[in-house]
This record gives sequence, structure tokens and C-alpha cells, in this order.
Amino acid sequence: MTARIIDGKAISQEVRAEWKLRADALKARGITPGLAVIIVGEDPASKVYVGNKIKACAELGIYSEHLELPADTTEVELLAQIAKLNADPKIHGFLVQLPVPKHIDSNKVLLAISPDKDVDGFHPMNVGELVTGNPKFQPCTPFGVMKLLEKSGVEIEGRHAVVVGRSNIVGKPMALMLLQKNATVTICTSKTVDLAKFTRDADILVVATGKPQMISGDMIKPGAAVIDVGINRLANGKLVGDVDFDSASAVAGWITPVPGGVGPMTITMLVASTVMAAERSMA
Ligand code: NAP
Ligand code: L37
Repeated sequence: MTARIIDGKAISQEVRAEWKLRADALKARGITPGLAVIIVGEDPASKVYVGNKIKACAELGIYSEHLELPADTTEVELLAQIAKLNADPKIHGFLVQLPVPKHIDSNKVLLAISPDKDVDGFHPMNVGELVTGNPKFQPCTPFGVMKLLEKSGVEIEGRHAVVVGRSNIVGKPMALMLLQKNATVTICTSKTVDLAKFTRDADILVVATGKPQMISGDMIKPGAAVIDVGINRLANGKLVGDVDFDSASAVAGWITPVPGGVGPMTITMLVASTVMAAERSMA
């Protein structure tokens, strides 16, 4: 079998067009949705991602602000910037791009963001709403994965979904969203014994480990939907996922490429959440 490619760029364009209509409708009523992104320090990958977020805002006619703070910014200074954005009526949603430098406590940062403007969905209150099945803002990467599955016609209810990775930003919320859609969910971690036993049983396999090409075709059930969240830059400069695309695409039923898979959808769901935040601010 040769897998159908889930084209994250094409699906992104389609979803962005839907959200542009909603952004335009808000503008017609005098509200321009606004997003701010704070980045602390010089992580080169984060800079690329934040650049892509700002570009997507421009594409949808969303107002955006980009705050680049130096790596030696203190926690107090960062919290002061957050307080300003919480109070700024032009800004409907904002996020602090993770990771932040080690001398800053990311938990404190996430708690300081107003839950009403928390477009990343990382505030403990929004995490709680996701756990109880009534989410207000959902973390953009797993939210984007759910959209990719939906748009590709992958059935979720009653299927076995295996999520490899349990980070707060990808693995855990991913498992909760699949559970909400009635998948039977398994979460694997670095401590899992015999990982392949689980991955081979997956109808839907989502991989978010940051370990380049660790999932090979022999670990995949024929016909499975394989979603590769990983983005790794090899020594030769090439970008690869956590899945070995060549061997996996010979076995899987669907597969996402890297780049051009989950990454663009992450950005799309962020702008969607910003428009949602602006819509709610009118209600
Ligand atoms: P993370 O915080 O480093 O978490 C990685 C997770 O993978 C951990 O739970 C870890 O287990 C697990 N893991 C590591 N090695 C494993 C192994 N050999 N077998 C099974 N599980 C293993 O990473 P993250 O933030 O979730 O990101 C994961 C990847 O996705 C990275 O490549 C990142 O760049 C990418 N990413 C992409 C997007 C996008 O939009 N496309 C967004 C965010 C992240 P333990 O908990 O036991 O250590
Ligand atoms: N919302 N996202 C939010 N908050 C955070 O704190 N860390 C983090 C986060 N992660 C994130 O922004 N991830 C991300 C990953 C990939 C892309 C965008 C955002 C992306 O645009 N990927 C493209 C291009 C990859 C490249 O050229 O490096 C892709 O095609 O995959």
C-alpha cells in the first residue's frame, strides 16, 4: 500500500479561508482580531515558528504584535509584559512561545496569562476545561492534528489511537482530544516497554517525541493513519519528522509529511483561536 499524503499546507489554506470570512465579519462590525506573540531569547527554531505565525496573521488581515525580549529578561519583566497584554483591548489573544530561558518559571508565566486571552490553551484553567470535555481554547498543535484527521476522513470513534509522547503541549492534550472523539487511547513514553507492540496495534498513530525517524514502517499497522508531529533538523540541514517517511508511507493508509504536515496546521489553529477570542469579546 502507498499511503495517501495528508497535505497540511493545502488543508491549512482551506481552513484559513473559512476563518478569514469570520475575521472579515468581525471587521465589518468594527473589531479587528489581534494576536501578540512574546518570544524570549534566541532559539532559532522558535524564531522561524513565530515568523510563520505573524505571516499567517497578515494573510488573514489579523492585527499582530511581536515582542522579542532578550534572553536575560527577568521573570518580573516578562510578567509585566503579560499584564500589559492582558489589559490591552487591541489584543484578543497572545502567547509566550515556549521554551523560555531556564531562569524563568514557565508555570508562573502560563498562570499569569488571562484565561480569556490564552489562545495556546496552556493556562491550568483551560487545561482543566479540556480534561472535563468543555474546552475554551485548545492547544494549537493537537487541535491542528484533529482538523487534519477530520478533513482527511479518518474515522476516530472506536479506533485505537496511540500517542507517542506525553508533553503538556502536544502528547497529553492530543490524547484527551482523541478520547473526546471516542477513540480508545494509549499513551506511550520513553519508559514504555516494547513500544512497537503498541504502535503496531494503532489505527491512528500520533508521534511527538523529537527523536528523528524513530518510527519505521515495520512498527506500523497496514492502513493506519500516521501523524508525524516531530520536526528535527539533521546535521546535513534536512528537516525530518519522528517517523521514517519512506518506510512508513509504504505501509500506512495516510501519512503527514515533514515539513508541510502538522506545522502549517499549528499556525492555522492559532489564528483560528485568535478569531474565536475576538468573537467572544463581543458577546
Ligand atoms: P518533549 O516535551 O521533548 O516531549 C517528548 C516526549 O516524547 C516525552 O513525553 C518523552 O517521554 C517521549 N519520548 C522521547 N523519546 C521516546 C522514545 N524513544 N519512545 C517513546 N517516547 C519517547 O517534546 P514536544 O514538545 O512534545 O515535541 C515533540 C516533537 O514535536 C519535537 O520534534 C518538536 O519539535 C515537535 N513539535 C512540533 C510542532 C508542530 O507544530 N509541528 C509543535 C510542537 C512540537 P518521557 O516523558 O518519558 O520523557
Ligand atoms: N502555540 N506553539 C505554540 N506555543 C508554543 O509555546 N512551542 C510552542 C508552539 N510550537 C510551535 O510553534 N510549533 C511550530 C512548529 C512548526 C511550525 C510552526 C509552529 C511550522 O511552521 N512548520 C513548518 C515549517 C518548518 C520549518 O521550516 O522549520 C512545517 O512545514 O512544518
